[in-house]
Amino acid sequence: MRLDVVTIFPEYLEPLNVSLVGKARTTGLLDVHVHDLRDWTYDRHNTVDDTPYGGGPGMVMKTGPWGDALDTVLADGYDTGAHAPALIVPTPSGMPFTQELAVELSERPWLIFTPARYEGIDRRVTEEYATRVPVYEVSIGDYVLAGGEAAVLVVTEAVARLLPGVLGNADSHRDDSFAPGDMADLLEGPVYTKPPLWRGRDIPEVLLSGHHGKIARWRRDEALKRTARNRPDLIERTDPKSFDKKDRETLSILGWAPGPEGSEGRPSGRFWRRPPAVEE
Ligand code: J9Q
Repeated sequence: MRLDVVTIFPEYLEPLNVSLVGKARTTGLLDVHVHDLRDWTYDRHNTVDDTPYGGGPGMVMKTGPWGDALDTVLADGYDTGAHAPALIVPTPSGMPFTQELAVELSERPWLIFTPARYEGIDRRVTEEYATRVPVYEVSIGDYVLAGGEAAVLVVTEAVARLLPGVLGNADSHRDDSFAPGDMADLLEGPVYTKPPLWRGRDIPEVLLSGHHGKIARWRRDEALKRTARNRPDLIERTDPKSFDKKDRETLSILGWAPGPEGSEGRPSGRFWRRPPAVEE
């Protein structure tokens, strides 16, 4: 897979040289090109933004540098044999970045990222390139970043680990929280390893029992508890038919009642639980 990133902060993309993505590059599974948008400015101050038409706060990134940069990157990629590019534009107004989207992007041969400052890029740029290549406007979550670079790191890591040959164990995605199609969309429960006693804390006895049925049931209940607490939306969107009798019993202890069509109704309370206060 080829990745291009066009940014005013090329040094922000240094993490692409390390860890899983860095390894995928050195093993030839990923071909990453980071470009400085200011290479496509021709004025004394390397201007990449200007005030918004219609007024308002902040600055908007200009058409000229983005258009020239993307034309160059596209031409270079095609020249070197790349094909079927997609443009990935991180923006808080984009579609949610999910594991499903990570899988879709991992199946494409060439991704071009255009992280912008918060107020974004002149709309005509995305409109123009959308006539030539698929454009994905993507949000990694409902919070405010200063720019799209951190989102590029998130998306590239999620995508790179799905590429055939990138993870040591080809099977090891399957059980992760959010791997599509497994475990009925629950979060993972807690995990433990040696030593069995640490600072007076032992591990749940069932995990030492060797009783595989009991262990599976315990893990399922822990997953239900954690999901009900942290992501009640995941419980609500789960097809009630995928909950077994013991699941329903556990959920009812957690305050979940069957709804009208057998759907699960969530316990009332408008806010997620915050971590308990501790004496500091
Ligand atoms: C570019 N806040 O936020 C959430 N996903 C992406 C973003 C974002 C941002 C500012 C600039 C992307």
